[in-house]
Amino acid sequence: MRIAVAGILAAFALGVAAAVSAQGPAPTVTVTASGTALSLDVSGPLQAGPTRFEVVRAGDAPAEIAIGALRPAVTLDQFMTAVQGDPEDAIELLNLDGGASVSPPTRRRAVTFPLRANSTYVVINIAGRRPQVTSFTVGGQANGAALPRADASVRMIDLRFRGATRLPRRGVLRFENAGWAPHFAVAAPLRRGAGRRAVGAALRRGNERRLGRLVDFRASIEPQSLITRGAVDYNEVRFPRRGRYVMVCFFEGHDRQGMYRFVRVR
Ligand SMILES: [Cu+2]
Repeated sequence: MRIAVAGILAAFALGVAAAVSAQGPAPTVTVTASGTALSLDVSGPLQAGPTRFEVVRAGDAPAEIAIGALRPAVTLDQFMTAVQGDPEDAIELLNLDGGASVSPPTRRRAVTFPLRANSTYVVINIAGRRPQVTSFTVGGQANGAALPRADASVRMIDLRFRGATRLPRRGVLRFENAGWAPHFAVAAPLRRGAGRRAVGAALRRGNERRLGRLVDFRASIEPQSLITRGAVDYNEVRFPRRGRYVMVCFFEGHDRQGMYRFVRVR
């Protein structure tokens, strides 16, 4: 009896070891956005689990890519109709799991997040006058890929940023939306001599002119695109320079409600 149990345990341990060692890097899907066209390069059928999306900006236009799974009982037709009416309403039909904004001079950016089993996803470029949409489906198997290692983690919850306040200039930032509202993050460097209190006051009052004198939005990046409740994604980011930044969520006036945080990039 004891030998049989030991045998089962040994077989189980071997199985676990095999499963762990079988974990490879996440498969990559290339999303190319030209401003007039949006295309996906997918090698073979996608399965559930960590998947890396590399957004390539072709041409001159910026790309703002949002990737989301249709919520249960929502059809692709329903989504397409909604997105042509009001993109804000269309977001309600999705679990926005990840995305990436790429603006000149940057050409490419990547984000990794786990795809949901048995789901239809839409990929939207919201940068243009008219949103461009494409879609893909995810099967019911697990892809066995491992999540990337994060250099820093940030949580967005109840109109606040939590977690790391020291971010790598170049690295992988894990973001989690642990609250009820959709959020995104813009990070902009503080100008020389700009104090936290003054920046905070300008944000809460929505005083854009004053804010522009304190914060350099031309050197800003968007380390996290809009994601909805429960989403966890791994953004490969590169900040333009080291120093003090303010990280802000501008979604539906969250900035005026205090959703900003001072961070240091080094
Ligand atoms: Cu927010």
